[in-house]
Amino acid sequence: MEAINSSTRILVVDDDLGMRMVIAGVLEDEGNDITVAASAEEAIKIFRKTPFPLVFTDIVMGEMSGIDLLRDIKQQSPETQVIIMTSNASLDTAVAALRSGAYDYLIKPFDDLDLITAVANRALEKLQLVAENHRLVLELKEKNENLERANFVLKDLAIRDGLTGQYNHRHFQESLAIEILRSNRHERRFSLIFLDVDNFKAYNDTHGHPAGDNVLSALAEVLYQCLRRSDLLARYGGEEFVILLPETDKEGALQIAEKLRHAVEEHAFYGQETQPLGKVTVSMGVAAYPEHGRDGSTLTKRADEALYHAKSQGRNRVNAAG
Ligand code: GH3
Ligand code: MG
Ligand code: MG
Repeated sequence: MEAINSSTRILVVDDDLGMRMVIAGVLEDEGNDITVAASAEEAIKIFRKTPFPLVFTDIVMGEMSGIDLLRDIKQQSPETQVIIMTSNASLDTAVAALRSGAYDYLIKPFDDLDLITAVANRALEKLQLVAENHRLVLELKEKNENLERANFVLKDLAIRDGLTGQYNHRHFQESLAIEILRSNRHERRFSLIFLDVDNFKAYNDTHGHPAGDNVLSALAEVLYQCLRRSDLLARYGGEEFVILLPETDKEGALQIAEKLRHAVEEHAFYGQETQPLGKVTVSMGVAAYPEHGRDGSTLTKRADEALYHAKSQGRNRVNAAG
């Protein structure tokens, strides 16, 4: 058996001075830091100031018994290990003490003083295991939290476009499918806006691809700021974006599209004066559910056609599906 850790604080409680001295002496010889109390009441006072990891207590003492003391201690400090000392006559009480959470019991008078050290050693080993267990549980909890955070970030990354930070094409398609199901079931409306940057090839040709990328990021931010949190903005691909507007009919969508068009026109994009229209502009096509289609591919096609018409009508404009 391993020796008791040096200087473990142990509280020894017995109304019999001789017994206190014997137990305190044996445990002190092992290098522990012993405090003694002559009654359960005194022990409670001492324990409340600073809890002890290990307590030896007699059962039969003045007014308050060792069992009452045990309950009080376990309530204050569940991890404290309590060893009950009893005479042969009250073995039943010892069993009751174990049921109340005592770690072990010693029967008085002691045949062998080594029994005291042995039981103390076992109790301390248990204390160490409990502490180690605690540490492992905390470590596991922290690891789980880190994992949860990492999963959240990964999940979010998987549905985002790397350049603009807005949703990607795949997430848009999934959201559109869900929106169709939802709107079908509840007879709701929703609209789609397809948006394409005007003459973007010219911008890239003049300022270079990296500057073009900056325009796309800035544009996404301008669009995002104009929308409600319930709207879904996604980069459809290249210099095209799509916006899903729940609970919005064609007229509502046209108003929002016009607001977006205006906001982009007003924004001072770097180098925009070289663009054919003197600024960075966008064209948009609007299609509404169920007016222009009841499935994703029809709606997408109608919005794209409307966008194409906006382009052919001169760009920097909004057009609804016919
Ligand atoms: P239109 O008004 O008809 O839309 O003219 P456009 O020049 O915008 O259309 P076109 O389809 O001819 O060219 C699109 C350009 O967008 C060409 C391509 O290099 C550019 N582009 C697409 N994706 C990106 C991107 O991620 N970054 C940059 N910088 N340019 C992109
Ligand atoms: Mg395009
Ligand atoms: Mg374009």
